[in-house]
Amino acid sequence: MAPFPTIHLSFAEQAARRPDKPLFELPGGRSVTYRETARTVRRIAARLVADGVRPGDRVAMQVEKSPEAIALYLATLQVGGVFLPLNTAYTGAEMEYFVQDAGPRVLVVAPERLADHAHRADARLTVETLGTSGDGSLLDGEGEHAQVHAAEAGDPAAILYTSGTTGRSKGAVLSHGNLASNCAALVESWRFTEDDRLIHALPVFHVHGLFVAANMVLTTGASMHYLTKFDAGTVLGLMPRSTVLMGVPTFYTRLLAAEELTPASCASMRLFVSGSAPLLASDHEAFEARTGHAILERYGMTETGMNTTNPYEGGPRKPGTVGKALPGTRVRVVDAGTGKPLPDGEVGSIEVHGPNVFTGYWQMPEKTASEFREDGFFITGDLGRIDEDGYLRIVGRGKDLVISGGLNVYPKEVEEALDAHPEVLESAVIGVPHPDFGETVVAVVVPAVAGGRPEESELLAFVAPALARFKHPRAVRVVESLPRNVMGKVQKAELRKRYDGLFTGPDA
Ligand code: MLC
Ligand code: AMP
Repeated sequence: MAPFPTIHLSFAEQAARRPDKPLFELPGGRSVTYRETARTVRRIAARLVADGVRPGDRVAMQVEKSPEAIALYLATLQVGGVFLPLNTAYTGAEMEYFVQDAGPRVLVVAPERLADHAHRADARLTVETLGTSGDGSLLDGEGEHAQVHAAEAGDPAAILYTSGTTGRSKGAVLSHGNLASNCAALVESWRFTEDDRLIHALPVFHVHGLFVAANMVLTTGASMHYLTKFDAGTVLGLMPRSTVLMGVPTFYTRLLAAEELTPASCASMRLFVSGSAPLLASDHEAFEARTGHAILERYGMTETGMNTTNPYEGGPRKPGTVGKALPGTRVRVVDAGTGKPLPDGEVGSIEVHGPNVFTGYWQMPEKTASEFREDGFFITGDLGRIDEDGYLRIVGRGKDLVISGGLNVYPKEVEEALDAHPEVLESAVIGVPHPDFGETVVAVVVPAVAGGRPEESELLAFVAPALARFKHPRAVRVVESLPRNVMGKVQKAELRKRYDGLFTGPDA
C-alpha cells in the first residue's frame, strides 16, 4: 500500500519534480529553491533525530519567520514528530505553560532568546536555536537524514494552542489527515496550481499562515513572496509579480487606505482571500469597486482548519458571508441547547464534521468530549445562519472571545491578569470595534476600594509579563460596578454597547 500522502511527502515529491524552482522569494531579491529547502529539511531532520525525537514526540518552535522555520516544520513531520509552533509575542509566563503542558522533546528558540530558555534544558528536553540568517544550533551539522517516517492519516502532526473561555489554553491536536485533506480541498476549491505566486505576509505559527497559505504552496510546487510581516507598500509593490494574496481583514483595510491600490496594480492577481476574522461587507464592496476583485472570504478555526468558502467560480462571492462547506466537510446550524438542526434563516450554533476536524485537545479527553455532539459534529462556538442561497453567515460568537487583527484574545485570561492587581476588585474585558484591528480589547475595571482610581499605565505594566502584547487592553475604564443580570452574570453586551464608539465613534 502506498504511504499516506502527508504534507511532507507531497512537498518532497514537488521538490524532486522541480528542484531548481524558487520556493521562497525573499525581500532583497534572494530566493531559496525547492532543492535547497529539501536539503535543509534533511539536515534539520538529522539534528532532531540526534536530539532524540521519535515518532509522537513534540517539537516546539518560537522563532521569527524564516524559510528555515518552514524547513523545521517539514523536518518534524518527516521524522514523525508533532509540530508545535508558538507565537513570538508570547511572554516567558505563557511559554512556561506551553512547555510544561506539551512536554516537547525539543524546543527551538531565536538565538537572542536562548538565555531565557536555557534553564529548561534537561534529560527530556533539548533547547536548540534558529535565527533568520541561516544561523543557530539547529543548522550546525552537515549530516542529512533522508528516512521518512511512514505516518498514518490519524497520527498527530501538530499541536496548536488555543486559549479557553475558562481555564488554561488547550492544545488542539491536528492529524496528518486533517492537514492533507484540508489542503487538498482548498487547492481544488481555489484552483491553486504550480503557476501561482502567493504573497505570504502572515505569521507561520497559526493555521492561516502555515496550514492554509504555506501548505498550499509546498504541496503544489508553487512559489511565494515570503515577507516577515505585513506592510501595505511592500505588498502593493509585489502584486504585479504575484497571483494570490491570503490575509486577515486588517490587510484589506490597510490596502484600501493606500492610493496605489488600483485595477492596474492588481492586473496579475487572480485571487484575494480573507479570513480569521469577519471582513466588513463595506470593505468587501469598497475593494471590489477600487480593484474589480471580489475578495473571497472563507471561515475556519484552529480546531478544524478551513470549513467553508465563498465560490472561486460558479456563484457570487457574497459580502458578509463565508460561503458553503468545503468538499468533504459538512456544516450545520443547530439549536445550541437541543442540538436539533434549525431551518435555514434561523440563527444557531455552527457545527462542523469532516476530515478537517481535529482529533481532540491534548490530554483533555473530557474537554474534547464536551465539544463534540454524539454524531461526531464539532461545536465551533460560533453563531450563524444559512441564507437564502445556502451561504453561511456568521452573526456572532457563543464563546467569549475578542479577535484583534486576526489574533484571538480570551477575555477570561486578561481578566485574571487584571484581577490579580491589588487595586482591582474585578474586571470585565470586552471587544469593541477598531478601525485597524477590526476589534480591540477594552478593560472595564472596578477598584478594590470604593472611589479608587487605578492608573491605566500601572495596570498595563502589571499585566505585561503575563500577557503577549496583542492581548493588552487598548483602553481601561474604571467604573463603580459592573452591570449584572438577575443571575449575577456580568452583562458584557451592555458594556460593549456602552463602549462601542471608543475607537470608531465621533469622539474617537
Ligand atoms: C500587532 N499588534 C497587535 C496585533 N498585531 N495588537 C493587537 N492585535 C494584533 N493583531 C501590536 C504590536 O505588538 C504593536 O504594539 C502594535 O500592535 C502595532 O503593531 P503593527 O506594526 O501595526 O502591527 P503589525 O505587525 O502590522 O501586525 C498587525 C497584523 C498582524 C494584523 C498585520 O497582527 C497579523 O499579521 N495578524 C494576523 C494574525 C493571524 O495570522 N491570524 C490567523 C490565526 S488562524 P506596540 O507595542 O508597538 O503598540 C485563525 C483561523 C482562521 O484564526 O480562520 O484563519
Ligand atoms: P482561531 O481559534 O484563532 O483559529 O480562530 C477561529 C475563530 O475565528 C472562529 O471560531 C471564528 O470565530 C473566527 N473566524 C475565522 N474566520 C472568520 C470569518 N471569515 N468571519 C468571521 N469569523 C471568522
